[in-house]
Amino acid sequence: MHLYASPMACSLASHITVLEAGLPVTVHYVDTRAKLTDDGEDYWSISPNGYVPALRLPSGEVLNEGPSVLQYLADQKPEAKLAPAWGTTERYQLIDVLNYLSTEVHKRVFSPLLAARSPDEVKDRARALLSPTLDAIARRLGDRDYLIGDSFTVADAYLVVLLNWFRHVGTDLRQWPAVAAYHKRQLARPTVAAAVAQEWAEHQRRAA
Ligand SMILES: N[C@@H](CCC(=O)N[C@@H](CS)C(=O)NCC(=O)O)C(=O)O
Repeated sequence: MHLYASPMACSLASHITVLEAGLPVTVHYVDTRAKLTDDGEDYWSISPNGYVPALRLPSGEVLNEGPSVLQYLADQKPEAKLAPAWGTTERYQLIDVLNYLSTEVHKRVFSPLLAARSPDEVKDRARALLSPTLDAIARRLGDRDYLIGDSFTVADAYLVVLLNWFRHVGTDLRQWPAVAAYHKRQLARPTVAAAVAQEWAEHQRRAA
């Protein structure tokens, strides 16, 4: 399988999941502005939407939305328990959290803030959502170690990436002590640390 990612972007959650599940997946970095992969392929020929993550399956079919890519990867290795079994309430809780993170946090809060061309008033509206969003995440998390159940799932992989972004836009997570402690614990997790180290090195290489 082939995972298409951009360093430190939302696709980092899928990269973490690949390492967690120990799957034979090749990670390709994409220049999402030029729409080119690191081996010079036209990214439009892979992703219908031009964004990451994309996962090319052994059949050649492509998944192009974070929540579906994450669940597909998790389902390749059920024993790693990265997603609850289909049919359980926990699975629907996972879908609930993934949709929340994808639509409300990623797209509604961060996309306008991180897009260079957003008008100031759009950025201001998004910035006003940072604290209420962290209040909601803190309520979801409570004092638990993981978002769903009692072990690491793809929802945690996604949340750790978004928490990186809160820091990037200048929000000090220490105002939400349980969330800050959760973030610190997740960053110390070996697969998370390894994926972050690889992507950060790639990010720095591109910036040089
Ligand atoms: N709906 C998609 C959105 C993915 C997305 O916004 N990816 C960003 C990186 S975090 C991207 O590739 N942006 C570049 C672009 O849209 O051209 C998902 O939830 O996976």
